Amino acid sequence: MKERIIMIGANGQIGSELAVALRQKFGNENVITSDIRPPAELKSGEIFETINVLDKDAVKALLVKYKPTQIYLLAAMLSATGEQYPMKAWDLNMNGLLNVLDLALELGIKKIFWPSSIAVFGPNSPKQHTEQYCVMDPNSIYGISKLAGERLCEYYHQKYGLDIRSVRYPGIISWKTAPGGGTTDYAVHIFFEALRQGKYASFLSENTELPMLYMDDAVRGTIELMDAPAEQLSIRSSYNLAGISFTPAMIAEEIKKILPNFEMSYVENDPRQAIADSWPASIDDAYARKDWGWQPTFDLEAMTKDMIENLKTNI
Ligand code: AKB
Repeated sequence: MKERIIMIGANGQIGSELAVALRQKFGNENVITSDIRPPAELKSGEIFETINVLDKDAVKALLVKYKPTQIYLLAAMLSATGEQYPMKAWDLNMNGLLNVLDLALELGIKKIFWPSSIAVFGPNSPKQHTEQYCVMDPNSIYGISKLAGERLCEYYHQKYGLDIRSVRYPGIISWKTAPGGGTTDYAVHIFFEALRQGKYASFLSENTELPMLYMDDAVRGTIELMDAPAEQLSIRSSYNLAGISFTPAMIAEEIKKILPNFEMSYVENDPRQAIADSWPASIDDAYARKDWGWQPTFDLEAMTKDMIENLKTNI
């Protein structure tokens, strides 16, 4: 079957890079990106539509116009911004998802990708090698909305047969597109500031360990999950996905190996610290490995090298 994809919320950190990979795989004419605002740049042949995912009629018109076989729903408010605007975060993260799930049912669009996050875990979840199934008591509005979203995805799969696929992304690190409004964003900002200023003031404390993933691995893993035979997938809420776990102190040390004059400092009392403290330090992704062969390729050293090499020429 010829695939045609609509990506909603395509201008964010993950969407910008996932869209490039999907356009390479399926062709420009078969990947339609959309977001609430036009992107900074649109290459010749690329199709983009301005759309607010909360405007259900507009989303319906978009789906009717392009008749996609797959929807990637990436529009969301992340953890840090979510704490500033809890009701807006809930509205966007839940009603955006519900609009897409309902329209997919109505229009017979079977295959959907929707990202969850390590934010679904909470203070009483195990900290190390957090398993797929364990105590989940998120205390950020973002985490609560993602956990509710996971339950909805599984419900729509079991009750209506929608082929929804999802991963719990850790913090994603990339040099092409900046993240916005997340708790893990420091791990991207640090590289920009290391090259621009030679120093960085981390808003997370030096020993705050969080799960992270390099963008190349995140994009490849997402496409691998979407390509996997449906019968191999045992999880229809969202798969744990692990890459690298590190602290601000560890990444600073790695940067210093390449930029020896780099200076790291720490800012206290940032509200993002409490969010980070409620999240796991590392993730057990055994189900993703077993069901669809997930395997990350970048460790901290390889990622740091790649980030600095690319940013040196592109910053
Ligand atoms: C955030 O920090 O909010 C996101 C996430 C881990 O989902 N990067």
